[in-house]
Amino acid sequence: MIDFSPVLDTLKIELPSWAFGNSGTRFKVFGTPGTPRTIQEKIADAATVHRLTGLAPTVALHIPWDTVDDYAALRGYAADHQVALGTVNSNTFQDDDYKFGSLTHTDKTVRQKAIDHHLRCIEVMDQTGSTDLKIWLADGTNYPGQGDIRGRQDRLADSLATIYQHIGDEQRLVLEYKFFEPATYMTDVPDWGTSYAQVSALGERAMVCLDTGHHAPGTNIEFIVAQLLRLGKLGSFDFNSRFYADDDLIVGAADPFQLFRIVFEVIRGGGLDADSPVALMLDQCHNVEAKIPGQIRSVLNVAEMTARASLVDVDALTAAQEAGDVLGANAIFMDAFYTDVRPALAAYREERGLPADPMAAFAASGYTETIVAQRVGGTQSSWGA
Ligand code: LRH
Ligand code: MN
Ligand code: MN
Repeated sequence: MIDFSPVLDTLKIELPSWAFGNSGTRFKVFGTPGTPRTIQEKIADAATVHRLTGLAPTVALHIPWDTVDDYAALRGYAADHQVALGTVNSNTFQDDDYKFGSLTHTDKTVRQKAIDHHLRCIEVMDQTGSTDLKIWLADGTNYPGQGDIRGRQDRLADSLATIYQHIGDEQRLVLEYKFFEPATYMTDVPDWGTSYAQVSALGERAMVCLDTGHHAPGTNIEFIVAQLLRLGKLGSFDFNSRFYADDDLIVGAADPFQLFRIVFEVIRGGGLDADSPVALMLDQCHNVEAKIPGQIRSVLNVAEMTARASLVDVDALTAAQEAGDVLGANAIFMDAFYTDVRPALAAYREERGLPADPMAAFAASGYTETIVAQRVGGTQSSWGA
């Protein structure tokens, strides 16, 4: 049996708190019995995923969705559940003041409000012990001429510089890009190049966040991964998958081979080394499928593709590449992809006292029945609240 411990022992996948709340489309958000009503209940669900997989030790927060009075207490609550609080995601996309932009807005008062929100997020990070502030902006325009593209970049640079000044020595700012939505003509941080240009101007502790769902169809994402790792600027991933737009589906569900290719480049570029700055996070929503199993499945998909990508015989691949052996090189790459690693991963888990089949273990655990019975009354969390 292949020993996957060198690559899996250090693998960590952060879970997003919002994956446990209800979500949907602009047409309908479906409620599900047992859905968390509070961030504490979301953390308890995330801790369940970690307990069964051993791979998901941190939970990302989204502010203000996960606002509490006492973040130090929340940190303690998470620790009691054997998980830690991770990335703090800012949110300047659900406030009327930001209709025409947040960090890029022409009105200094609105820009300052958005900056202040980020400074508040940094204070939260100080209390939660989080390292990363993740910024994704909905800023953009819908019509040619609506905004001054260049002026907006300049204001964005100024706003980010102000925020960055407050980032602590042990903290980082990661800037996430997305090619469209909600803006439909021009987005202010649409691509890795813009994110790279903006974070490079800030300094060492500013990096790019790559959300796998945020590219035009057909984009070679593994190329971007390779390039950012080469440049030392790949800070984090938001993993999910997509068929059409920003579908936020289970990572690896739409295109397992793409996930394999991405993880191969991550490994190739040292992104899974013990001292790597690359943080792996899920950014998903479970609209119609069960949420906790949806997260378990996601974590397992990342682990599976990581295991498969680690099987690529790099020496043989390099030799084939250098010999111009096109089909030989491709065959070496595909051999790893087509290897079924599931039995070896089940054994790996059992050796560590984890269930061989975390999906089955969750179904048999009675956890769903317990939360359905307990979580009555109150308002269920939903994406955006
Ligand atoms: C934007 C995004 C970003 C947000 C999250 C809820 O599409 O990927 O990461 O914070 O969704
Ligand atoms: Mn994202
Ligand atoms: Mn997204």
